[in-house]
Amino acid sequence: MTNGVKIFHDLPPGVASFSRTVVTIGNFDGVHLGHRAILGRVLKRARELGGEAVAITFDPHPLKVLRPEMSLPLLTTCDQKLGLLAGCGLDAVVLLPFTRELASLPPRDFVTQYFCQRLQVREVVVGHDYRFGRGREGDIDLLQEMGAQCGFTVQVVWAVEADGAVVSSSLIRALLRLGKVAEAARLLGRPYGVVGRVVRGKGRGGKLLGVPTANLCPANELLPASGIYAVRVRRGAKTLPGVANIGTCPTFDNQELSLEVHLLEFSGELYGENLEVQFVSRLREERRFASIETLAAQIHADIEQARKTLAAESA
Ligand code: RBF
Ligand code: MG
Repeated sequence: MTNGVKIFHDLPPGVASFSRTVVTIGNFDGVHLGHRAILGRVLKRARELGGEAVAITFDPHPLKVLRPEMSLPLLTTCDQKLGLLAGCGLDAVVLLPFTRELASLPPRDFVTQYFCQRLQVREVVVGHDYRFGRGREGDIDLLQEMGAQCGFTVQVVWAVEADGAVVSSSLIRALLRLGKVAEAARLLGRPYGVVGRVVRGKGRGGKLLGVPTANLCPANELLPASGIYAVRVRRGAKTLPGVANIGTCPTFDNQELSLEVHLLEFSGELYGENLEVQFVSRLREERRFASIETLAAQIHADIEQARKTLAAESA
C-alpha cells in the first residue's frame, strides 16, 4: 500500500529535497471523501506542474494536545491514516509531531519555515474552511498574501456532499455512534475499519454456541454502536467475510463491552494476530435471549443474513 511514498516523521530543515511541491495540510481523521477531494486536487496539480504531491498531517491530533479534556474519539489510528494517505498516490506524507511549541508558532512563521524554506512549495491546496497556526489565526487570506511574497498559489477545494450532507469527520462519528455504518461508509468512501489484536475471550463461542469468535482489543478510539454487523475482515493481504458483535453479551451478563468477530470461511487460531474489521452493514440490535439455544439459532440466522448482504454488496 505504501508503494514508493516517502514518509517523514518530522521535517527538520534540509531533509526534504523537493523542488515544485504541491502541498496540503490537515488532520485528515478518517481520510473521508472530503479529504479525498483535496488529495485528488493535490495529485492533479502536482502532475500539471511536474512537482511532488505532499500531504502534511499531525500526530497526535492537535486537539489531544491543546484540549486534552475534550472527548474526541478519532476515526483512524495514526497507522491507518498513514496507510490511507499513502494509498492515494502521494509522493510524500509528512507526519509532524504536534507539540505545544509547534502550536505556539505564529502562522506566518509556520508558512515561512515549512512551506517556503523546507518544502519549496509552489501551490497549497486547502479545504474551504481551513485555519491554521497559533490560535487558528491563519486563514486562506493569509495564505494567499504570503503566497504572493514567497511564490506559491493557493487552491481552495469546496465541501463535498454525500446523501445531502456535507462530509465531515464529526458527521461520520455521529453516524457510527448510531450504528449507521452503511451511511458512514458512503461518506468515507470505504467501510469504517477497526483494527485490533485478537485476545483470549471466554472461550464460550466455540464450545457453547458452536460459533467461535475472535475477540479484538481495538486500537481505534471509536467503535460503532452496540449491535450485530455484516463485516469484512482484513487479515494480512486477505479479506474474509464475517459477522461481528459489539456489545456486552446480555444473555451471559458480561460487564464489559467487547468486539467479537466470527469468520464465515475460516477456522483456525487467530490469537495474537492483528485484524481489521470493516463494518459493511448493521443487521440488528444486541438482545438478551432466554436460552442458549435461541441465541445460537439467532446467530445462525445472522450468519446467513451476513453472507447474503456481503455477496450482494460485492456483486
Ligand atoms: N450475545 C447476546 O447476548 N445477545 C446477542 O444478541 C448476541 N448476538 C450475537 C450475534 C453474533 C453474530 C455473534 C457472533 C455473537 C453474538 N452474541 C450475542 C455474543 C455471544 O454471546 C458470544 O459470542 C459468546 O458469548 C462468546 O463470547
Ligand atoms: Mg470468542
